[in-house]
Amino acid sequence: MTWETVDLTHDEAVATLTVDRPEALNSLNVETLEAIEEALEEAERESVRALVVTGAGEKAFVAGADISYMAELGSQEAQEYAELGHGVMDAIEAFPAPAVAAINGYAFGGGLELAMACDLRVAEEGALVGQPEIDLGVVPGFGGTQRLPELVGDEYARRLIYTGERIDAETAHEHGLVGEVVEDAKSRASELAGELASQPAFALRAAKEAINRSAGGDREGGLAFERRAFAGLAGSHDQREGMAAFLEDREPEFE
Ligand code: DAK
Repeated sequence: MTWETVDLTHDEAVATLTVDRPEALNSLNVETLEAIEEALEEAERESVRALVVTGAGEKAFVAGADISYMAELGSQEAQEYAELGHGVMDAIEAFPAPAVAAINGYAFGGGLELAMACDLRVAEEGALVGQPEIDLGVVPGFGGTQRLPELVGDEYARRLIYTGERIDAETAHEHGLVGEVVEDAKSRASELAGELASQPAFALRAAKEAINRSAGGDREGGLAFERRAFAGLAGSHDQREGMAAFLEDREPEFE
């Protein structure tokens, strides 16, 4: 299958899923999220033994959920968008082989959430990551409120989510958000995925599943709350203002 905004390639047992929408810094609109879901299904049918997830172009891994799509969302559509995004992140987390994110540039909001749904993260020198949703008058919507604290701990996750601070790859590494910082994230991630693909597949899959089971206490409850929270914020003054300000390239005036 082929998709407009996602590319899936194979090199022996390793598949590479590239979000390919560089004109919008690979931001995740509905079409792209649906294409990622389908690409994951295809990779699973082909029994790949490891997956690399990355972004097309020089600047971004994924700059976030698509702000121009979210700007006018009503509550019902926001809930559906959150369900779709959660479905994609859960599918990566449950993918029956390890996924390595090659963070080759900006990974903000939904982009960082996509990377966090992967098993491992390799970041390129110069990459910036963060959960800047607060600046748009919303909350992380694709799992960030649950997965970020699991990776970096409660205190630092709160700082990042409450302030929207964007941090560089080295800082992300210091806090355990990425496993390594390298000159070329895509080639290092492919190399790492190749190593994982040569491991005993059933054992690796069992280890992945066991670790997934231990992650997060009431993850389901937290994720459900996160979906409702965003749906509740859709249409609020601050959400409309925050996203309009981004699209109009000006500072927001929050209530
Ligand atoms: N969405 C849509 N378009 C985006 C985008 C995004 N997230 N990020 C960048 N673009 C577009 C820009 O509008 C611009 O389009 P044109 O003007 O050329 O048409 C193009 O990509 C290039 O961007 P810039 O001109 O801004 O490039 P710069 O190099 O100057 O800046 C930047 C790059 C990444 C620093 C900047 O673009 C930026 O700050 N982008 C926004 C980053 C961000 O705030 N990301 C988080 C998005 S919010 C939920 C679901 C999801 C979410 C929350 C709730 N529910 C349903 C529960 C998640 C939210 C997010 O992810």
